[in-house]
Amino acid sequence: MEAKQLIDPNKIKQDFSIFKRKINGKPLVYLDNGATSLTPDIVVNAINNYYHNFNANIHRGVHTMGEDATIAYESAHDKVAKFINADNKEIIFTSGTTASLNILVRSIRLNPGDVIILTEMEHHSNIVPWLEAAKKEGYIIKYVKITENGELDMNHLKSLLLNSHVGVVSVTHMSNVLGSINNVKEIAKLAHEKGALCIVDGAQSVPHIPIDVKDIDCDFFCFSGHKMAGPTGIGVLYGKKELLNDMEPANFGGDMISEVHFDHATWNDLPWKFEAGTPNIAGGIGLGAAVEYLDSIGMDKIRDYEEFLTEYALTKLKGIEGVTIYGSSKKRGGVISFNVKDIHPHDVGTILDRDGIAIRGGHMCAMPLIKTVLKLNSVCRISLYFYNTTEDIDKLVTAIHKAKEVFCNDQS
Ligand code: C6P
Repeated sequence: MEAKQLIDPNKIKQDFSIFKRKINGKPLVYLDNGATSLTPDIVVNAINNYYHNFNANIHRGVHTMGEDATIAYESAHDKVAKFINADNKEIIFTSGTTASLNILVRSIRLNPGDVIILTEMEHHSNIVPWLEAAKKEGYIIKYVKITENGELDMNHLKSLLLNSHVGVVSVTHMSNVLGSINNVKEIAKLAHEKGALCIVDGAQSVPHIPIDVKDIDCDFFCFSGHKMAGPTGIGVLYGKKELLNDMEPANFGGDMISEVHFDHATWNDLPWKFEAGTPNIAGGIGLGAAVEYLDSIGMDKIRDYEEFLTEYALTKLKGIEGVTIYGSSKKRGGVISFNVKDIHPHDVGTILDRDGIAIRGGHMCAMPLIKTVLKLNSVCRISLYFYNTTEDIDKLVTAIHKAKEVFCNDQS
C-alpha cells in the first residue's frame, strides 16, 4: 500500500490550532470525525470576523453592518450551492441533518396508508421523525434489508417498490456504522420510476466525497456543517426548486413571510420560506468558509486519500487478534466499527483516551442496526478525515494492544 501523495496530512494539521493541544500529555489523535470534525482556523476566523466586525441581523436593517451580514450570509448559500452543484435558491440553512429531515417529514404531503421506505442502516434522525409521522398520519414504514457484508439489498428494495403506494424512499448515502456507501443515484432512479420521492441523508458523505445533486437526481439531500470542517448548529436541506415551491413551510414566523395580515399570511421566496426567524448567521458564514476550505484542498483528493487511509486502517485492525470488524462493503468510506474481544467499547475508548486517541463507543444513534440486525449492544468506531495519518492508525493499533493487556491479561 502506498501513501497517496495527493494530500500532506501533516501540513494540513497546521491549519488546525486544536492539534497544538495535548490530551493526557499526548498529541491529539482525533478519530471521531463521524461524530464531528475538527474546525480549521480559517473557519473559526470567519466566525470571529462576523462577531468582531459586522455582528448584525440579516434582511432587516439598512445600516452598513446589516448589509455586510446579509451579503456574507447569502454568499454562504452560493458557496454551498456550488459545492454540491445546486442552485442557491435550493439551499436551505437549517441547524443540521436532523433538522433538515424533520422539516421534510413535516412538509412533504402524503396520504394515510402511503409507504415510506427506509433502510436497516439508518441513523435515528432518519427513523424517529418518520415513526412519529406514521403514528399521526397513518404512514406504513418498510425497511430495506442489508446483506451479510453490510450493503443494501437492492433486490429487496425493488420488491418493496412493487407496492403502488410508496410515497418516499429515504436513505443514508453512507452508513455511520458500517461505512457502506449506497448507490443513491440508482436508488433515486428506482424511486422515480415508481413515482416516489427520494431523500438522501448525506451527513456522512458530503464531508468525504464529491457530491453532485444534479447527477444523483435525488429530490432532497440533507447534511450537517459540523461534520465537514464547519461549525455546529448549521446544516443544509437541499431540495429541487419545483418541489420546495410546492411545499408548505414547517416553521413559521419572521423572515419566512411575504405579507402578514390579521387573518392570513403569504410566504417568502426560496430559500427564505423555509428559514423562519433569525438564522444561525455566524454558522452560515462559517459553513461557507468550510466549503471553500475543502474546495481549496479538493474533494477528489480528499476522497482518494481517505480511500488509501481506510484500506490501511482495515488491514492493520484485521491484523489484531480478537478484533471483529462490522461491514465489508465494496464501496465504503472511512467509518470503521469494531469490537475488541470481550472488552466493552467504553473501556476501549477510555484506555485509548489515555494515549490522546479519540474514538466513539456505543450504539452510534443507530440502535435498530446495532441491536436488531448486528445483534450487538455497542461497538467501537473510528471515523477518519483528511488530516489523519498512517501514524495515527499505528498509535491506535498500539493502544488497542494495551487495552487487551489491561482487560484480557493478553499479550497477543
Ligand atoms: N451522526 C455519529 O457519531 P446531526 O446530529 O443532525 O448533525 O446529524 C445526524 C445524523 C444523521 N445521519 C447520519 C448518517 C449521521 O451519522 C448523523 C450524525 C453522528 O454518527 C452523531 S450521532
